[in-house]
Amino acid sequence: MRFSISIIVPTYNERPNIELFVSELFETLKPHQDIDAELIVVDDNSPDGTAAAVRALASDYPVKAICRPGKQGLGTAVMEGFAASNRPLVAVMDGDLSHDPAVLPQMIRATADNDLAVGSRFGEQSRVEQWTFGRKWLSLAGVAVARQLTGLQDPLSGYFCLRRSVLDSMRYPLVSPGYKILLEIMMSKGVHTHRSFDYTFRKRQFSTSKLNHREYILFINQLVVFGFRKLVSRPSEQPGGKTADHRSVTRSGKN
Ligand SMILES: Nc1nc2c(ncn2[C@@H]2O[C@H](COP(=O)(O)OP(=O)(O)O)[C@@H](O)[C@H]2O)c(=O)[nH]1
Ligand SMILES: [Mg+2]
Repeated sequence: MRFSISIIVPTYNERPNIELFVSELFETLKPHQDIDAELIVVDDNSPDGTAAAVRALASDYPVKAICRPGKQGLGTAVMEGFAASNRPLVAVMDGDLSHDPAVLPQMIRATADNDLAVGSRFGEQSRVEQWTFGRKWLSLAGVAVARQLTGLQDPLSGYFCLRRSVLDSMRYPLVSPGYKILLEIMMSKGVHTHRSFDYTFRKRQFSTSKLNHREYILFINQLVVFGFRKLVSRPSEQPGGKTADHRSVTRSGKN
């Protein structure tokens, strides 16, 4: 079986990371002959020249850069990347080296049996190299609520692979500018089977988080809207019907 996938990476001021990210990604995928991957970077005109750095890599790697005129946000950047892909599988990753690609081949292959494969920070074999105090508590509180809504172990993960057919069949179009795109996808009810993969959430080394208070308010707004939708929807319409999260595997696990 062959897996043809577009890996979507939204970027804003990731120039110090992007070359390392691209080379590590393709070096990791190289031995996996069944995986044919292209990278689509969606950059919001980063002042540090991230888009130009990506274009310079296009002669060595299958990489495209989409440059938008200004900072329009992470959620819409990911959607723009989805729209630019015509492959049957899509993945989303951060461009800051925090998502260890070692687990990516397993995640990609899991889409043979699942609509969605999610990199999880909360499995038995997961490691988180650095949580800042405020971030940890906000994340854990948000995760607790979002888990109830989705049934996913790490519903706020920014690292996942998805069958394109899920996007095509989505009941609610992805119109929210909220930055937690996975939450949007789960609430759209197009995902019937999913599986979690433990991975190492690495410490950012060369840049800072771009998420500001506005993004957090958008996220809380997303939770309230989705919670309300869930309350008013009938039980048969609840998302995340069949879960395979209990089968979460480690980096070295088989798939
Ligand atoms: N295109 C685009 N990318 C963004 C924006 N904000 C953040 N990103 C990128 O989205 C990814 C996740 O953002 P990040 O700051 O790492 O969030 P965190 O991992 O939750 O701290 C990174 O690759 C960022 O460069 C934005 O407004 N536009
Ligand atoms: Mg990040």
